Amino acid sequence: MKAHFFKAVSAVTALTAVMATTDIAKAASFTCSTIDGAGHDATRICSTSLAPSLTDIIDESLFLPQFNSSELGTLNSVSLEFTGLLEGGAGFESKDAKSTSITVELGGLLTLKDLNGQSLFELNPKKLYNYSVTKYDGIINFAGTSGKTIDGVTAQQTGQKIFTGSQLSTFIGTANIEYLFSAEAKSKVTGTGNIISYVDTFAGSDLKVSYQYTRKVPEPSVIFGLGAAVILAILVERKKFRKKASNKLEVKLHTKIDN
Ligand SMILES: [Ca+2]
Repeated sequence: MKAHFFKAVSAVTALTAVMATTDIAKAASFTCSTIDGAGHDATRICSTSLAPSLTDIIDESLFLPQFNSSELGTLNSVSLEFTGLLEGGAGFESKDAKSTSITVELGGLLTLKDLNGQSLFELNPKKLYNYSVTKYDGIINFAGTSGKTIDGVTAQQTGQKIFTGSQLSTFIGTANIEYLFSAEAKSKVTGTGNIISYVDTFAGSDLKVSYQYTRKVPEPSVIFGLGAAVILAILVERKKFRKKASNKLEVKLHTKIDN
């Protein structure tokens, strides 16, 4: 009985999540799911993302829903997880008279702040790619023995923040929370004094909030009230049945006496 009750609660929660996501699809795009924990504990996870686009990026909005405490229960803690993603491409041609090593560095400063301008995360994903090349091959084509074209290099970094106590108030409500994402490219190609190169840096991000909470359960008085109502209904039905049976017996007795 208890297990069935909580399954029903989970189903309602999941449905609410889908409806909420659909309702605000135009303004903000995120998905939510709920995971059952021990006892009445549960975690509601909502995530959103920005696909990589060419840097620099300034104050791009990301939305996540607040925690609806009147519907879900008591919020205990919040985890906010921000992942900064860098994707890039580069090309170089060494014009040196000797063989050398060229380094392509994909990097950037990726930040997330709230609408009040308070910084929440500052990440510096960075990745180095080393290439050995010969002396200048005579053709500037970012290929051959002294040049190279590189696509699809990536770098990423994740940060996490935990909120508890009085910090939780900003997360509780029925609205969406807006965050601002910015990305400044720091990519470069280095290795020799005689080099022709280019580099493109794209940046994107994933943002995930996890609401750890205790489910709302019916008050004991409500459960008692429901139980009392069921018992009362059974008693009334029994009384009706007894009265019917006694009437039938009476009719039979009268019939016998009349005969
Ligand atoms: Ca070349």
